Amino acid sequence: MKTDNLIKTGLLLLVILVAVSCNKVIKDDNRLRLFYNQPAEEWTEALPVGNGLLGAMVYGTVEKEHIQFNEETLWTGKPHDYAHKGASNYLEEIRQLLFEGKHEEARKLSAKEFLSIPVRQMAYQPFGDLFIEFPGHENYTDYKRELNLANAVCKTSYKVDNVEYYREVIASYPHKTIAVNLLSERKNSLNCTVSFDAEHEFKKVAYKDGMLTLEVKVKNGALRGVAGARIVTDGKLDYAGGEVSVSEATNATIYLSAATNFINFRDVSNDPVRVLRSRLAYVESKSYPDIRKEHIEDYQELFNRFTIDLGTNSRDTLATDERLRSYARSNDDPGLVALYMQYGRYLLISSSREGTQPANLQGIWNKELKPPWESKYTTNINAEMNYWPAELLNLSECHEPFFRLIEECAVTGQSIAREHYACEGWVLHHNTDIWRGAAPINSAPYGVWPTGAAWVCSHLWEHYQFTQDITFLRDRAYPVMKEAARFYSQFLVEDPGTGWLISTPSNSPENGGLVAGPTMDHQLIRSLFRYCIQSAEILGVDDEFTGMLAKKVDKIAPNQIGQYGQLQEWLEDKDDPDNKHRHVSHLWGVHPGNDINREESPELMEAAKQSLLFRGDDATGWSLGWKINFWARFGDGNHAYSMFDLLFRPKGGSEVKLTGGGSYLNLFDAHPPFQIDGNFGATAGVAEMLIQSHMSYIDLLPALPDALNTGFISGVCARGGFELAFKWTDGILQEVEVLSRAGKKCYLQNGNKKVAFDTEAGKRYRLTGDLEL
Ligand code: FUC
Repeated sequence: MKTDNLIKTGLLLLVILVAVSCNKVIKDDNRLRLFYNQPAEEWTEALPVGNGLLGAMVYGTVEKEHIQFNEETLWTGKPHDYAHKGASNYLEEIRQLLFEGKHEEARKLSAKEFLSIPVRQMAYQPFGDLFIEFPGHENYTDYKRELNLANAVCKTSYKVDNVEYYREVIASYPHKTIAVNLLSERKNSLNCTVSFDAEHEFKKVAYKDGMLTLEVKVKNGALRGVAGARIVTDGKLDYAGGEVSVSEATNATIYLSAATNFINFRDVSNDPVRVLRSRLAYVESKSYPDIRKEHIEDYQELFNRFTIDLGTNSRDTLATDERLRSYARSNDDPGLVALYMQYGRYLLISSSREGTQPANLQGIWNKELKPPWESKYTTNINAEMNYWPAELLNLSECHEPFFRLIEECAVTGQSIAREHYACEGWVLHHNTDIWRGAAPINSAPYGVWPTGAAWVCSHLWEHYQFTQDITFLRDRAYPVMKEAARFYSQFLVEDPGTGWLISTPSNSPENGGLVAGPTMDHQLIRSLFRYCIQSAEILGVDDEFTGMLAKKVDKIAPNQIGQYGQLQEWLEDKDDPDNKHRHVSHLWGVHPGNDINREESPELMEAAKQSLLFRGDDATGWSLGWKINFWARFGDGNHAYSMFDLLFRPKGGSEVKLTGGGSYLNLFDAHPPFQIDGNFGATAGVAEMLIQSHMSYIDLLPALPDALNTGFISGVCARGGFELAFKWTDGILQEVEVLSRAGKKCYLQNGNKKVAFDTEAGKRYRLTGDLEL
């Protein structure tokens, strides 16, 4: 008994020490904190935590804490092949109708005979809600809540009757758990009740073997899951009426985890109870401080690789909601841009880890049974945008779940290639879900867009470009790219008007209806063929196959400049200069692609810029994020940076709107509604202002805005296997350090200063601001 008490007291002291010391670090560095002086009222004010597998939104409400949580594999539906058998019988007719200008007939026929079965894909589901009620805590003072990006700890603190109460929430990847630690400053004064609820029609709460469980089943589909909360405390535990009460405690930790019967897109035979028990087993042998420490180490191994300082941080004493509002009034807060960038990295680490599902439209955070766009993976921009910061900002490992999604779509996409196009290889259209649907969905003018496969493949190539990992190229990237290229090599047809090879039927994502030959498709397919040709050369394989691709590349419809000096969005010169559509797909070649660039095609760059000027600035969140990247690639840092005036417009509510994006008070991107892609797109966009490596050299400060004329960045990555740190003052580059990971020759440029030098793998090279070694 005595030893027990001693251990408990020791543990408590340790917890207090950890809490206090962590508090100190946090106070010292507001640059990496989101913080608020009141609890969240809306879901988009709550703070997100996640470990790739579990996500949670922490409201920080005092009398009744609300932690809404997700397990990433709970979706509607079941293993399914979405192919519309025999669709390929109508392909020629649809093409012919488009060639004859009979777009409406082509649309009708496609809608009837060419779309997936069923026509919509499945939806990501919320799992449940954990509530912790604190009787008597209605009147509180000294309230604070925060999310510390430096250690991925979310904290709430307040006082009741002069006693301080702390709460911490962490989502630990090594422990596959969300841990909620509750602490009272006064001994034995912590009393609370813990309960579960869920939005699902089928939900069952039980208590067995020291664990409160919540069982749920999705309404439409094969998936079910169980969540469990185990509570470890120095107080008393009682179970009654579906709730566990903790009384007379000083410290309590709730360990929350969840599991479903999902194994993979073909197999739903998992035993969730067994998985859950194994996930929570460690609780027996580890203390909260140990778990917290291991969580922080794991997180910081990724997070600490990159730092950024954009100068002025004078507003960082303002609570984040106030700071956002104040940015909207006078946009001179570069520190908020730096925080937003690190938040983007935090969100990626929290929603996409090795072995988990990739980040979907809402990352991993969703509270609705019918989320907007099913909270799935939209591959005509959104899913890819989620991964723009991955390589660039030194989170290459977080890219892995997306590679697995691509590999799985390369399996499911084979029947679609066969049934819809009578082609070999694989294809993916504009969406996929957890079942890896690959067929055209929803409606012909959106869904019939066969170049999703080409776009996602560019991520495999980019991973190789950044890491120079030849094993990855040989074993994973090239086989998948090759089979996609095989599909497109058979799918392309000769345009009777021009003789060029074109993609048809298709659409320029969501703009202008079902057509033959949208520009974006040709950029995507041309790029994929080039990646394959280069890969085969590097690997010394497949001369014959890539020889065939090389012949086709030159025949693919080229980028064309139209009557207004614009880059044509379609084969025909029919762009409307007043069109303000949020998608700017024909600029894919500028970013994230490289089909058009300042070095090789300056005239096309000008035309692309003209197209973007016509499109205007304002748009949904992700479109704002994309435009930052475009303006950075055009070398116009001031225009790129000005997009933050729009992106930092404070937003509320959850209505779906197709114009006017901004940010919610928790800095989630507001499409609106919440969609995480904008966070990631804008995060990458800031990096594109400071460094670009898509041409034959690494360009330093290629689009530096006046507002960011002094700063420092480290751990930013460049193609060729380089990691860089550099500093600039009054717009002038001061010092550069290059770490060569792969021993490639390094070509650096800043303005008209250039240098090229050989490197050895693992060595660092220091250069002056004049690029002298
Ligand atoms: C595409 C976009 C919408 C939204 C949705 C998820 O349909 O056009 O703006 O991002 O995907």
